Amino acid sequence: MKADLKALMTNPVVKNAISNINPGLVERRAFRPPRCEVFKSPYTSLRQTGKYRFEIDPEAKRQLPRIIDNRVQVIAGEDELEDWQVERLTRSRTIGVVFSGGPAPGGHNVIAGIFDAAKQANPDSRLVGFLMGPDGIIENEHVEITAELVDAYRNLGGFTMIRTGRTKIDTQEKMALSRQTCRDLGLDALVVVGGDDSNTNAAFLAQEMMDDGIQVIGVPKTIDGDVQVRDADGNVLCAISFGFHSAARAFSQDISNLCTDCSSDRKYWHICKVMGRSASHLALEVALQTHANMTLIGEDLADYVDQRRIQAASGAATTDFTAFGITLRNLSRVICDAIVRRAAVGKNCGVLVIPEGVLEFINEIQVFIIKLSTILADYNNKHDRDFHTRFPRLEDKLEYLRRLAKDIANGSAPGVWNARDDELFNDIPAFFQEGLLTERDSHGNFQFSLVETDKVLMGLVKDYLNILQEKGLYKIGIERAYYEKVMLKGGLDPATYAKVMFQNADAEHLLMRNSVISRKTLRQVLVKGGLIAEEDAIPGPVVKIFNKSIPNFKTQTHFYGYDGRGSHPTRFDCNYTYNLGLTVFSLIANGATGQMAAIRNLEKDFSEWEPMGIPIAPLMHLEERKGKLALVLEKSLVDINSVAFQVVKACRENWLNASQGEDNYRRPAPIRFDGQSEDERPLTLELNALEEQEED
Ligand code: FBP
Repeated sequence: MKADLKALMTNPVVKNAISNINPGLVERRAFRPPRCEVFKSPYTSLRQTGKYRFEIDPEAKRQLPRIIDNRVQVIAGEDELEDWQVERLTRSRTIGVVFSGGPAPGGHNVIAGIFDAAKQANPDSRLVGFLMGPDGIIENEHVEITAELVDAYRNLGGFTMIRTGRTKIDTQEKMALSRQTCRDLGLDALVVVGGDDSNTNAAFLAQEMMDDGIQVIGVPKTIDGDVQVRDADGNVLCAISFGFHSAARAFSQDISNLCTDCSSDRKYWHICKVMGRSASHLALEVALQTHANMTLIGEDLADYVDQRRIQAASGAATTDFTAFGITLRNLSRVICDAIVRRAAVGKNCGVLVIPEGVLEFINEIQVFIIKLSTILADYNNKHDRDFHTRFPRLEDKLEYLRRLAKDIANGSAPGVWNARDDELFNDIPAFFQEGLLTERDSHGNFQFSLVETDKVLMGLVKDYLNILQEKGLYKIGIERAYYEKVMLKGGLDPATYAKVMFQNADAEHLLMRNSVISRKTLRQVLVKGGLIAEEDAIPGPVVKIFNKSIPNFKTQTHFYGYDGRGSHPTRFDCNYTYNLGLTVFSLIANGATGQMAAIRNLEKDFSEWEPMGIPIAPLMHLEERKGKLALVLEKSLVDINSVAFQVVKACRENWLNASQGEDNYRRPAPIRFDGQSEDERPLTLELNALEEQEED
């Protein structure tokens, strides 16, 4: 029966099915995160503390003199204040807010927190949102943030409400336009929700807009988790940026599903590239959440020492400097070793997690990235058309580099590209050359998400596995019980054949002798062992076992990044971001500028969370960006001495599980904001807090 479509569309079941609103969304929007203790008081004040020390970069002092002396400001709850203080806190304000950089779950709650606090202090206060990131400030594109708008996005993921962008306010002209917008809108304060580069922007805006009486406050956002702040004595002030937990949990849930798939059909190695431009914090958290078989941590690889080379050199009474720091080739060998070991116990499958930014920790690649970025930046500075427009085809780009190497060699041009660089660069696959020639983003960061890191690595892995297979070193271990059943069924004595065919006839997983790499070599072994004559056919059961031992290395590649960035926030991120919003308002209402809102003690019970403002300028240092040194907020990398990393390292063998039995996978629960099954906070955060407890 063909249904009457018009009538059908009014049916409540159909209406429900095609509605954008579902019960989960309604629940999320209705959830109200709890407020930190200090925000339960009618008022707040700031307690400046000299308890925390920073080592200040002279360049930061030179470029940001007006905010360099800022101190940490701890927020206190106040029941009563002097009249003038109450008047200051509750006066009507106009506050602008902008999202900057990649989305991170929880951003909408920062806005909700600022909005609720501002309206509570004075219902006439206004919040405006700049559209599409910093471009919205430069071009004065904004929306009025109303109660309806805030309510529509409470506890929801993404930056959909006002969207985001990566523009950097890095020229006098952009700065002047931004100031003009803020003045035109009569802003009292501007809030920049962003990562290291955006907080760098916030510091410069704070410095510039001081004369306009406009305060600027930053908020630590990025799924990468690399905005973390410690003072010079190692005290943790900001343990993690918001969005990290949600993205890590989203990735972990998907990767854990792959672990289940892998242990179900034992067919594939799942290669999972996980976002995080430089630091491997996300990969580390995923390792803890899922216990995937192998997780690379960039910061650990940078520390790699090739013991075989060290030993060979010491035997020859020399020093081998190439033994320090990992090369791509070394890394592919390390991965192959794990694959071969699992295959030997019948597991020609597994889950490998590769951090997106791993190449940054591989010396030879890092050198290419820096040199090529400098060459591209130089070219773009000198010419009318940018490098990629001038040389659209890869061959033309390579030709340019070749000529450059020659000109540099004969002294007719200055530069960093030598004949050896050119030779090595020409040796790598075209897609990788393209990747390394990618332009940096507006902040001068290399765009690792555009490089097919997994393809580069797995190409080398596959090549080396083929070599190992030809040498008879990569093969699948055959379960003894299965072997015996097949042989007995075919009327052959398992023990007699085992001694001849296998290198480990007594083991639970039987491995063909290294010399057996084909039917021809199998026959030779059987003949030599006196089990068949030259002219005999190889017995059927033996062929069956041999075929089972031949590995077919099959991979499925996955990229986890944009999906996790768009995930709904976890309860941790819902609560964290809402309270960051309240913190922002408190900092503004108490007159702060050039500060980043933060919450200390995130690893502790919610009742111990301590909202504060951290001075941004003292956190800045000089870094290479597009071939030049620039003052930026320092990124925090994975500390290989941290408890979290040491625990993962200690569990590596266990999680690789190149032994009998089930793998040791962990299945994290789905992301929720409610209920007992929701994780309290990131595992890396909890583990690293143990270190501080021990130090106390
Ligand atoms: P932010 O530091 O701006 O939060 O962005 C982080 C990130 O998601 C990285 O993990 C990733 O490398 C990059 O953004 C991708 O950038 P794009 O959105 O430009 O593709």
